[in-house]
Amino acid sequence: MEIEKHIQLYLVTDEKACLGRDFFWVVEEAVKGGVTMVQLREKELGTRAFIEKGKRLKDLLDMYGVPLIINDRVDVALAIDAAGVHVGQSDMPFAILKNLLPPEKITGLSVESKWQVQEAEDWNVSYIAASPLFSTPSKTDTESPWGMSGLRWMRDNTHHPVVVIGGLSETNTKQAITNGAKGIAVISAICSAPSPYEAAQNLRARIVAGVQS
Ligand code: TZP
Ligand code: MG
Repeated sequence: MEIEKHIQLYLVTDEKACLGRDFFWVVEEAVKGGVTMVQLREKELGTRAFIEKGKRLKDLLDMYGVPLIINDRVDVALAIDAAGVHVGQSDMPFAILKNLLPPEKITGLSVESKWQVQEAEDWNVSYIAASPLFSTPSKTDTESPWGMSGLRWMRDNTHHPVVVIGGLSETNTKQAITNGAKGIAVISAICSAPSPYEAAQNLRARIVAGVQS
């Protein structure tokens, strides 16, 4: 399935995690290294600045054929014709989001509990994100982590493709894939790496190793 290719190595952006380096340089290096989808996640930008940054990022990603997902903001996604939207449990309700978006758009939903996974079974969501897989300094207002056993429960209890987020690195990526994740989403493992290009390459190799084992 197309979506399973897109979510394999999913870069979630956080400009603060880029350690003062140019944001677009970091993303482009990561894409050259093998990132398969990018989520623009902006918690503080005003609407106009969000749209301008999103447009510039989309122009860059279009050159590589990599889809751009917008975090939280369906209006921004529509304004720049992004590939889709990712929402969490306290964002726009999924059914309303679906009604506002053309049917071909990608929709992602973060799930933090077993009940939320079960509720999403009836929804036409493109992927669900197990959030967080491990606790992480990159996001602290989270429910308790799923851990590998939670991920295995998810693998056995959802028909949606699962991407894992939170604390993913080279050391645990292969295990996440062999325990049921179709992809990994990362902030710091790429944005804060000395070489975002090499970091993406190494993560990609761990994903391939997991798929093949
Ligand atoms: N949602 C759940 S954990 C997280 C988000 C946005 C942060 C992931 O960051 P990192 O640095 O890859 O642990
Ligand atoms: Mg959100």
